Order: sequence, then C-alpha cells, then structure tokens
Amino acid sequence: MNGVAAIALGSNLDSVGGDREANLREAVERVRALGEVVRVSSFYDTAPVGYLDQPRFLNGAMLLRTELEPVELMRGLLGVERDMGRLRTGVVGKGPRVIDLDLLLYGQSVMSTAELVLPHPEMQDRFFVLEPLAEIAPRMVHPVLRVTVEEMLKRLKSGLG
Ligand code: PH2
Ligand code: MG
Ligand code: MG
Repeated sequence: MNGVAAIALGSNLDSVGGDREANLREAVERVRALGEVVRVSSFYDTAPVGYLDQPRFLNGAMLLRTELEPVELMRGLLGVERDMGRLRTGVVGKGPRVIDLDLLLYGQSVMSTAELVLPHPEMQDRFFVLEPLAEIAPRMVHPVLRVTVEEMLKRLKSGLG
C-alpha cells in the first residue's frame, strides 16, 4: 500500500532533548524515517482537554506519504515515542507526555482492530487536532463521516459535532 497519512503531534513536557517545541521538531525529523514528509503545520499552544491537571500542550499535525501499511506505520510512531523517552507504564492515561503521535487518517482506510482504529475515533471532537490539520489538509476527507477536515472544524466550532 502507498498512502498519505495524517498524524497529530502533541507534547506537554520537557525532555532531555529540550522543550515542547524541540520535542515536536525532533519527532518530525524522526518520522522522516517512515516515509516522505509532505507537510507540517504550525504549532499551537493549547489548554489540556480531558485530564485537566497537567501543563498546556503544544500541538501540530503532519502529512506523511508512506509505503508502510497502517499498522506498521503506527508501530513506527510508537517506536519514535519510545525512543524519545515517552513512558507508558505507571503514568496517568491521557496525562503529561514528552511526545504523542496519533495516527488520524490513512488515506481512505477504515479499520478497527485491538491495535489500531482508523480514522482516529476522537479526531472530529478535538480542536487541538482539527486546527493544525485544517491548515495543511483542509480538503482531506474523513472516510466514515464523508466530510472534509475543514468541514469537521466548522461543525465543531458551531457545536454541531
Ligand atoms: N492529548 C491528550 C489529552 N488532552 N489536550 C490537548 N490540548 N492536546 C493534546 O494533545 C491532548 C490533550 C491525550 O492524548
Ligand atoms: Mg493523543
Ligand atoms: Mg497517542
């Protein structure tokens, strides 16, 4: 398969490598090993959503053209998280993290396994995902909702969901 994947990036902790912005930049560089980086959004300072008792996030999005299958790509992203010092044991789920890389869309792929759900089930509800993604891929279509990223953002803003 050869597809264009949309990936969300987030960080709200310093790492040994630097601050939130340095972490996002480092992640983009490391993701280059998984395919061709087509676009990278600006980075947005955002208030934490869900688990609120944690530092503000820096969020962004990127488009990657890759020959990896969706699950292989996701494993690659988890590898980047791990290599950058992301801890997954003994920490609050949805809590502070050095780097978070979420696979949002992979072309028009729709799948649901224990390892990976595509499209990302919460992307349409998250400003911190849709704002950066709308900047780089406004016309990319959600294969289940059948609306563009631009439209998802508009609906979220208007409270239609
Ligand atoms: N990620 C979460 C939970 N809450 N809030 C913001 N603003 N940005 C995030 O990336 C984020 C969050 C879990 O992945
Ligand atoms: Mg996440
Ligand atoms: Mg994640």
